[in-house]
Amino acid sequence: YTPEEATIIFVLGGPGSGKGTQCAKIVEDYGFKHLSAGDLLREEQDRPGSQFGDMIRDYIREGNIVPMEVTIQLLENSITAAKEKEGKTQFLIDGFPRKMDQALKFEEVVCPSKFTLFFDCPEEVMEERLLDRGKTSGRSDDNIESIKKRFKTFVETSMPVVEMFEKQGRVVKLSATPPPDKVYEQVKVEFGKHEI
Ligand code: UP5
Ligand code: MG
Repeated sequence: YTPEEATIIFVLGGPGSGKGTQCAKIVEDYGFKHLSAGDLLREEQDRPGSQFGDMIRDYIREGNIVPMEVTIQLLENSITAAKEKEGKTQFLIDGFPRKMDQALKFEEVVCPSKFTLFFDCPEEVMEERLLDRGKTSGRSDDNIESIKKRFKTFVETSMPVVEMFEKQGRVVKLSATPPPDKVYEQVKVEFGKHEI
């Protein structure tokens, strides 16, 4: 797709920074379709007959990044389906790209992004949120061992992607520490500035 055919916003931030929470709010007020790469991978993992189920399960528990072919295909299928069935042209791509190769490939073969919304949050805050959510989420990676691995992957593998986009002047960075409604106020201000 070209930027005329699809508006893509990447939503990045550490594990538990609030990407999903903010995307849900954006969807209420704007015409975006929310596509969480993590949610799509968890669905594929649980889909009967999936050839990737076991692999995805291992990668997620270890906080590693699933090979990009799988994730990009799931995202591309969802974008095409939302375009054809719901007439959507605006997409929040949540939790992706989190590795350099994915970033370059997606923008080359699917669509360039308009910008990246980056939620900046200290590890202590994210850890507390995830441990709290882990009491009820049932997510296999909301335990302290997996959380530490996710943080390591985020710093070593995902931050370089954010830094690349930042050098290109394509990052909108917000503090994700305040309560959800306060963070969302800032999101709306930034969307206004970007004429969304
Ligand atoms: N909460 C949210 N905002 C708050 C606020 N402002 N103040 C106080 N509390 C707040 O929020 C997390 C928790 O914090 C919730 O309980 C919420 O109420 C509270 P949430 O909105 O869920 O944060 P989010 O950033 O979405 O956290 P999530 O755990 O989903 O982030 P991850 O990036 O770790 O998870 P994701 O699902 O994206 O990926 C999981 C795994 O999938 C990865 O580790 C990786 O193994 C794999 N993956 C890939 O391999 N490739 C990909 O491209 C994507 C994922
Ligand atoms: Mg999420």
